[in-house]
Amino acid sequence: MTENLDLFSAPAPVDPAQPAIRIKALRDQLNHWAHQYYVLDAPTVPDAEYDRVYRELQALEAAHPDLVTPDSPTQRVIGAVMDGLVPVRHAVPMLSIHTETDTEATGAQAFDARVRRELGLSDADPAIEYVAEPKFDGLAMSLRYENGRLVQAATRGDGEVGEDVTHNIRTIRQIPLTLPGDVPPLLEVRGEVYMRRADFDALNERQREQGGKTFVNPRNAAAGAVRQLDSGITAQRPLSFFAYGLGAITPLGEGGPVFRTHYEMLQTLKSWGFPVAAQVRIAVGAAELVTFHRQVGASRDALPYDIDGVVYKVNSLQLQRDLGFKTREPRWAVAHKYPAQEMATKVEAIDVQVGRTGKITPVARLAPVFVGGVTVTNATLHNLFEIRKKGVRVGDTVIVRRAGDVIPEVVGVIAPTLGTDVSSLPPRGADPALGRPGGGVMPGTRAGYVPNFRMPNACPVCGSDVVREKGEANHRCTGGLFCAAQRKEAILHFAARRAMDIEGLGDKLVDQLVDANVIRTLPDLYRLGLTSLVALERMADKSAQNVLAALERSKQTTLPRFLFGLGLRHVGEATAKDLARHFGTLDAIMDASVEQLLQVNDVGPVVAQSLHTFFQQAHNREVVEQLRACGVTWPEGAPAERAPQILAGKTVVLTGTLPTLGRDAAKDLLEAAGAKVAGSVSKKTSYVVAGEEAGSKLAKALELGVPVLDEAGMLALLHAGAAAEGAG
Ligand code: 9MJ
Repeated sequence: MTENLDLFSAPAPVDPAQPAIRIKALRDQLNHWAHQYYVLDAPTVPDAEYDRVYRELQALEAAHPDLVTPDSPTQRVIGAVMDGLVPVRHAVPMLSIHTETDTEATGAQAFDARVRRELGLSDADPAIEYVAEPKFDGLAMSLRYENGRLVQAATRGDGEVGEDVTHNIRTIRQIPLTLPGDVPPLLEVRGEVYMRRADFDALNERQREQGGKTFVNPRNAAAGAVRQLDSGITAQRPLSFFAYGLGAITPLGEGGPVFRTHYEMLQTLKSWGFPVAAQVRIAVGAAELVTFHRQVGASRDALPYDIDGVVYKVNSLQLQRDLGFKTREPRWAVAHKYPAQEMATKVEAIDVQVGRTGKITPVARLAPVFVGGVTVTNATLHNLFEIRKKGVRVGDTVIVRRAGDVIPEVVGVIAPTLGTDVSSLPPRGADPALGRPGGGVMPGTRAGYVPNFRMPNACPVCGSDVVREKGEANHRCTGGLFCAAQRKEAILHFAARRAMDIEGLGDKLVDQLVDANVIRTLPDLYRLGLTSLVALERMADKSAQNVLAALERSKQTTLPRFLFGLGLRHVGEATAKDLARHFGTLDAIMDASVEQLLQVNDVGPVVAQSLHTFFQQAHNREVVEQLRACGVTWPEGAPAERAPQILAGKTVVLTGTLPTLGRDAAKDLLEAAGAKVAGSVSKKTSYVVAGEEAGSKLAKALELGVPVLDEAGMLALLHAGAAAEGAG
């Protein structure tokens, strides 16, 4: 490794005979810092310091143009624009690998069995050693270095002939332009060029601001960037790289290196400055491959880049040679895919849905598509602005994404409907869907014209006005509990497990009860009798009795559950708990002034005002009174009678199944001690409490170095803190 040179002090006056030496020192230093920053993800100097040294090098090179070389860090973006991309024949063909989409276990087992069979091994022979790698979702690239200098970068193409994209690949800071002295004179490194998700989001944001084209996913953005003719454009679309193999290399007989295993080769590439994924592992036998597939799959959404599977490779290079190839696929490697998280499908219609708070959400009705492991027929379009931003219209082919448990969403259009091209739009004012022909005769594709989606002016459920408040992206129905959709959602929310926990009161039943006008307000729930329930379609005596019993049980509740169940805007579980803890009784909350509400932990002006307004309305107080009259009760406490706040200011994330505590109970304990319980892990997370089958959140915690506790550790922490507080 290059030691830090003394470059921090003001540049020494350059001896006219010595600029070459200073230039070399500056380049070495910049390359060293760039490797720490871009490859190791561990910056060691402030950006300003890097920039200062970079500028010194630029100035010196400007004064001595004869000393400028293509491998200088200043020469990553070359000014010239290409006329076209030039074909390149690969010295060693670029392979594609056989893909398995089978289940976790069978995919790995089938591969292991095949390898053992081909090698003539019996069950008595030892397990085979593999290397397991993530399968990056980008573009394969071959980087050719001659005497330690990058001379050519080529795409895979058909495997035999690709395209020369050296000018663009030079802009990727993770790819070294020069290699250390001990590398073989000829070296081709193969790997994947990809775009990190954060870089992709930032790129799309910039494109939007500048009115440019946005990209549907990081892979497409990376592919577009790699094939640019102008490397200045590529440089503005930040790409990354992972190495995973070799192409041509100086043969052993001519002084080339000796690698015995694939893993050893990867470690050597790493030592030469190439990024190699941290997840790469040696796995012995099929069982360890299965574990790898599962673990990487669980952490998939937490990774900063997209992967679409994992790759298994036989580790021994001798065994790889013994196994050889079948047509163009190596017999020693296989890609084992995860279910795709993105698929293309067609938008058949765009409808709107009305939520509990009246929010109107446009929803794309889709031709059924299998994505993220389930069949999806609806995907959210979020709001009108998102639809406009993405340019989605009925009939378009769109990309639908479903990652983890997230609601499926339309991420972008890949093929607009015929006729949405501006050149074929009818004149202003025309809208065939509304029977308005507009003026003049349109050339061409009138039949293909599809009107832009419009938000309805009236709620499709109750007919009330639909409005959008200033500064808000969402449209809302103004009907409140007059709107059946909002009433249904309000009842479901009230009945939810974390609110009043009324078992058996689900979607279907609430639909029936509201549609039949049996229930108009929350207290009506507690006025339900056997007769009105049994009168509903498909409701047997026994189920009706179960519902009534669940309603009866729910009457004994807690103040936070009751408050949360009322479904006030901005009042989630945590705020409900804070309010209950602070005021002790519901009457105190209902009578509190905005100023008094502002005293509560985490309650700001918007929440305080909205709470105050809610409880000032006679009809809302009436609902509360009626619920109490129906027998809903909870223990009331003295204000601010609370556990020691030993976790005040700390953020804790719960993941997996804890051995004894339910998730809600664990959350209650943590919150009672002052902690904020969050849903996702970041650098700011204080602790992750992990149980059985913890997945991506645990992986993220380990990656970020966030302390991880099990249930016992959490209880010990709470106990120790409380004891210390009690003593102090
Ligand atoms: C990807 N796409 O991540 C290979 N790959 O190995 C990895 N692709 C590969 N290895 C030989 N990790 C041919 C292709």
